[in-house]
Amino acid sequence: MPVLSREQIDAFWRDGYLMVEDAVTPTQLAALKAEIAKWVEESRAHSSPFGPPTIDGRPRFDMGGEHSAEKPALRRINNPSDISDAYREVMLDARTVDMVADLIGPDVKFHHCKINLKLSGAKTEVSYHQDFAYTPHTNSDIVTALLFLDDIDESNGCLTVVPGSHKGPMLSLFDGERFTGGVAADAEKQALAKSVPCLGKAGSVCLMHTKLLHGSAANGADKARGLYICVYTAADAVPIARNPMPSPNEGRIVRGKEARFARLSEGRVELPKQPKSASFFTVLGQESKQAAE
Ligand SMILES: O=C(O)CCC(=O)C(=O)O
Repeated sequence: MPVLSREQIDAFWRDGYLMVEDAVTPTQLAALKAEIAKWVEESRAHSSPFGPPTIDGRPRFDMGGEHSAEKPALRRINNPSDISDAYREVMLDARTVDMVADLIGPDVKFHHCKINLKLSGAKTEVSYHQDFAYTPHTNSDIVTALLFLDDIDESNGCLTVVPGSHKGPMLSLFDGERFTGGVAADAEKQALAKSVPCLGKAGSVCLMHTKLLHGSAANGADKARGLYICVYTAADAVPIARNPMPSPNEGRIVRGKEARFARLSEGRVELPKQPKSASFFTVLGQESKQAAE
């Protein structure tokens, strides 16, 4: 039984994104939030990115340069579904997964997940980009599901998107030979002029097409803004670059069955540079907290 209506599915393909309320149960949301509270507390004892490491040996937890024990700035948890039952359950089997299957299914597989956290006053910003430039595949039937862990309005660093931009073109994330992780300044200016905010209550989800241009500003409010971001692909979309956030669950079928054939619909694709640090925020020029020597 489909979870999304025909109108919602059409809106997704027209606009490149779709907001849906109550995408997880209150119990699931409470469990996700309890884990975050625990990890924020844990981060107080650390003054540089910390483990348990991801399978490529990078730290799982990353804090912004403004982090301190008194005012934590935990900003990224890589693949929380590897270390938390609550996050694994939502990644594998929440209503969000059925929604994704309605959009790009019936056969859907998991690619990676992360939490982007902007605690109150966090300086973290996300430059405009299209996710496909970070995670190119043989086709673009890929959905990023951004689950709101907090109520999000225009004051606390909401996601902003450019409706319709998923129809192209793909914009380069390179400045000459340097992978900057964001589009050029003039393209960002144009994107900002056409952007709309994605707002909603905790438990809402923004289902976003992989080629939709989006970004987000710093959190200027006295309340947190957390997103649990899960990336799913059609089973016949095969990665053509290494996963920037590898997980033992990568490629796991979450709905339907495995593909026998890869579907190729992309012609020429600019390949990303792989991150070496704990999160892509450093690529965007926002250094992690590092212990003083
Ligand atoms: O955290 C955000 O506001 C945006 C997240 C995002 O752009 C991404 O992970 O691709």
